[in-house]
Amino acid sequence: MPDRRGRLITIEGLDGSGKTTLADGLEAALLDRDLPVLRLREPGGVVLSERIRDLVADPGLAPHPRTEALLFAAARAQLCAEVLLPALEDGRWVLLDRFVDSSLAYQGGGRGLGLDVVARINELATTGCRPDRTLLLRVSRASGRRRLLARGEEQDRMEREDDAFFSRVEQAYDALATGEPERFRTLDAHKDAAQVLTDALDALADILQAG
Ligand code: Z5A
Repeated sequence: MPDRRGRLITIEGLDGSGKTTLADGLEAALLDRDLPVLRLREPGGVVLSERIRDLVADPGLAPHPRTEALLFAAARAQLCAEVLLPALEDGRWVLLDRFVDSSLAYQGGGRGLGLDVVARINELATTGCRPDRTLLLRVSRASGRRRLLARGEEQDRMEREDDAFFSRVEQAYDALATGEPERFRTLDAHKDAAQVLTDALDALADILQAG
């Protein structure tokens, strides 16, 4: 992994778990501490990757699981090359809504491609970049879905998957968190948003202190 001075904090979880809401709160809290924050999301963050975001969300397309994994990895490769890696080298604190763990959970677990093959294509995409801390928002599928339905937006292609798919995604996330306890912190995302933010800041206390 190349030398870098910044920090990479990623937020993971099922759709509707509150990642965007937490990222809003964390961004404000880090700015309050005068940290040079850069907020990004996946898939997306740069023009080419936002185009891929539209492709993977399109209910009119049916990409093969390998194609899907490669599309997410391609979006990530462009984000890393164009913005993420330069920002880390520049000393920024990057707050990233989804990263490689999403591909491991959704394509590796949910689609059944397996974690190893998805990890390998993502080594190429990220040149081995790893988060300093990953906050995993744990919410039941039913709660996450209720929150999204309450927003009244049409479901995209991934959100239309069945409960069995999302239960494989959850299991993969749990296995990843258990396998890397130093990097992962699992947060109970059923709590109210203010409490989730407080818990997240506690979960970042050591790296915030180290600066
Ligand atoms: N995907 C993949 O398969 N592989 C990959 O490598 C990557 C992604 C990177 C797009 O992700 C899809 O791509 C996603 C995984 C797949 N598909 N699925 N299914 P996304 O992150 O862009 O979209 P999303 O996962 O569907 O999340 P979202 O819609 O952005 O939801 P969220 O950010 O987790 O939640 P939110 O917007 O903060 O909150 C949702 C609602 O709940 C909102 O009304 C909030 O006000 C409310 N909320 C938030 N927190 C709370 C709490 N604590 N209590 C009560 N209500 C709350």
